[in-house]
Amino acid sequence: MDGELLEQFDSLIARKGYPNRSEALRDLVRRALVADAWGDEQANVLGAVSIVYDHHQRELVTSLLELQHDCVADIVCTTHVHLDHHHCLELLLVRGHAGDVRSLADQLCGLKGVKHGELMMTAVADTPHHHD
Ligand code: NI
Repeated sequence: MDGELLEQFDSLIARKGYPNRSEALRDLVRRALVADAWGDEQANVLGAVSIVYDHHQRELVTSLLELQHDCVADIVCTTHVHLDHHHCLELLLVRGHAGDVRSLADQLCGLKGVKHGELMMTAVADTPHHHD
C-alpha cells in the first residue's frame, strides 16, 4: 500500500475509532463479505435448471409440479424429454433473484428419484429491456 493511501486509511481509523489497523481491516473484510453475499442473493438472474429423474418414483412427478407452482421466481418455460422407459430430462428456464432461483434448483435436485441436476445462472439487467 502506498504512503498516501495508508495515511488516508489511518485517518479513517482515527475517525471511526478503531483501536488499530488490524481491527479496522477485519471489519472492512467482514463488511465486504456480507455485501457480496447479500448482493449475490438479490441479483437478478436467468437460471437454467436441468434435472434427470425416474418418473416411476412414487410421488416425484407431483412434487416436481408442486415445487414449480409454489416457486417465488418466474418459470419462463420448461422442456421435457422422455429419455427411455424410466428416465426423463426436464429443463427449466427461471428468471428471478439468485437466491430464489438457487432455492428452487436445490429443492428440485434434492427430491427422491432425481438422479442428478445442474444449475447455470447468468446475471440479467434489473429491468426488462424495452424497444420502442
Ligand atoms: Ni418423461
